[in-house]
Amino acid sequence: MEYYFFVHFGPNTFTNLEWGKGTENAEVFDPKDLDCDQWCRIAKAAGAEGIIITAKHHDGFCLWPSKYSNHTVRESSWRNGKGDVLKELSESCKKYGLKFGLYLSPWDRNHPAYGTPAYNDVFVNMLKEIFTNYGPIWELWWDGANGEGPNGKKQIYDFARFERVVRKLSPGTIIFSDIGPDARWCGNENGFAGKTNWDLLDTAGFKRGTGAPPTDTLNQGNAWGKNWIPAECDVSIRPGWFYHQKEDSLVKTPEKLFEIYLKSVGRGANLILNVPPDRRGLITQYDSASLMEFKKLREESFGNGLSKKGSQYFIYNKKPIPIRELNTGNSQSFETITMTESQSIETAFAQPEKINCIVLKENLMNGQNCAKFSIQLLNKDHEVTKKIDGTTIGHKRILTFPATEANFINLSIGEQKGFTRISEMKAYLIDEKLVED
Ligand code: FUL
Repeated sequence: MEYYFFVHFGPNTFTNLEWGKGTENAEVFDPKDLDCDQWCRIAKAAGAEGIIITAKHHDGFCLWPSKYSNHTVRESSWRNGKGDVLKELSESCKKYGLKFGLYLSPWDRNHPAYGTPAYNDVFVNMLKEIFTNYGPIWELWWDGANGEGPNGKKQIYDFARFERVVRKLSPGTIIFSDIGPDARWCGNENGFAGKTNWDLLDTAGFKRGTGAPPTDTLNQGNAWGKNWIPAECDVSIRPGWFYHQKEDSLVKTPEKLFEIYLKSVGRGANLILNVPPDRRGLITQYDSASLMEFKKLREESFGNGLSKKGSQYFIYNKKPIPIRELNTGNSQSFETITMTESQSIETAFAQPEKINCIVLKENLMNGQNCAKFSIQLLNKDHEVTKKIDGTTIGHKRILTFPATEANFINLSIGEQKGFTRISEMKAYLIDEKLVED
């Protein structure tokens, strides 16, 4: 899905904290102008595919009136205690054709049962409540941060049971955590996946939180990992995860967001970009302006207008075989080409073309296979003028480099686990200021 929104919202929005203590009065939560349709309109216009909201952050406050907590929207004065953010957002997401996901923090600084086995029942009951009342839930986010409970105790989580419950209630839901089981943390909160990024991960012997694999392993995956657990890159459009007015001037610029896009989606991962609503319950104009410009940069960069098409050939035994172009909506990809190490794919331009960006896609239906690739830019006499070496490709690999003129682009695979299947190779001339350092 490449790109979707994260929404951090709750008492912290009103107290200016990042980690609420769990002792906040529920009354502080009062987003008088809350409008989930506005969030969805912005998400849609920004080109995002869905929204994942903090149904419960570490402070334990529930954005829905849970029967299993006394610290919820019901206890707040917002809409006289009759409001339900999950209900409103799930309905708005349906209306706007966006996927709906939830962050449910295992760590809970408010719940009286936290630190005892009874809390595992509470967590299971909350899962049952949210999946029954607000589904379909496309992704469930389990954060790794963990600390003390209100009674100073630490919780021993029954994650195996939590997983079983979710699988039974909603087998299609993607479960995110440091170690999946379905999507993994990318090891940092800058939104950067590794230049080498395998969708596979070994999880045996590891846990969520402090027992997680080293962050560079999470960042790069394991080439021969046992489980298919692709990386998701989480990052906030602001310095904090929650809204703070003093950060209105620190919203990331469209260019910065584009750089993050290159380092997440452009390295085969998904980007989950946090856009926190303010105390009114609305996304501010600062965030939305930057998001719209970011969308424009992507459109201008990868729109068909700038695509340097050329004719594409599959080079086999030095013989060029034309590749059939497939009409797949807005991306003109070609039929999937299965590569051996002695074959290559070549784009031939009628005229020399100035390019500074190449996008590759690997068809992953038979797994992720490319471990080393090489791209050569060639002049009209077929002499190499530039060489770009890389490792993994994955769902998408976006390469940027100083603009170079080329008559031919040649892609070959140097090392692979099985036969790499390439489904796209496209060239662009993007704005020079967007080229990665
Ligand atoms: C972290 C949390 O502690 C932050 O508050 C935030 O929710 C971020 C996405 O994950 O672990």
